[in-house]
Amino acid sequence: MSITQESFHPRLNVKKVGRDSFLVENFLLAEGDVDEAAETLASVDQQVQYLARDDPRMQFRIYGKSVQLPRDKAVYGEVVVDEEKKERIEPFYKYAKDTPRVESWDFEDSVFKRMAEQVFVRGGRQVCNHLVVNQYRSGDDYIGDHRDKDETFVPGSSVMTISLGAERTLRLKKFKGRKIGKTKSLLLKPGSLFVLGPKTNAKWKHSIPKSKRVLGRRVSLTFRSIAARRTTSTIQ
Ligand SMILES: O=C(O)CCC(=O)C(=O)O
Repeated sequence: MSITQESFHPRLNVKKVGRDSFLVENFLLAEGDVDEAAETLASVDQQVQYLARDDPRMQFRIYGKSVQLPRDKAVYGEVVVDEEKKERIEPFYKYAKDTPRVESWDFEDSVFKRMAEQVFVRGGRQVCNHLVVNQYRSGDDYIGDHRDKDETFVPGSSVMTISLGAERTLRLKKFKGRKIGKTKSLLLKPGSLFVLGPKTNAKWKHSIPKSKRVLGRRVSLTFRSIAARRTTSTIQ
């Protein structure tokens, strides 16, 4: 199931970043009057509903202290509703004690579902069922060094992130125990796709660090293929 350089559509300019990681700068089209990245961002802005930063499910812990999430976040994906049993079944990306629920991306003109389809068609033929939208309002917003917790991923699947809005740097750091080894920096331009393969995720941490040089807001769409499911009641 792992993605290779050849998995991508031939018109795409695919750069190898690591053993199984790639950067595709022209994933969304920018030709003549078409600016697919800007159009996609406008649709995301219309359709997305971010969770409040002070929502308890958005808190994370640093050295035992509860801290507010330093960005906006929303979670979408393939949700199946069983009206008779009053149950909803969603892909379960287990990364926190209180993982927020997945909102269905199955609605009219859904940009989330459309982009998931494009990841399959133009990208690595990987069916993704889960999306995290992250909004970095300015260079002060960030995501710290982390590895994706892959216990509930489809084995061997990659994580695919489309970037929209302002350019930001993605930093990859190889850790030897607590010591930082090699580092790599990639400029994530609007319309690009970053593919993080399972081998790279196992050996390297990634982050979007704070930056004083960033002009404006960035929104990222991170698609994953999740094998686990969580069943909850439709009665809230
Ligand atoms: O915004 C990005 O490009 C990175 C997002 C990310 O690392 C994550 O959601 O785990």
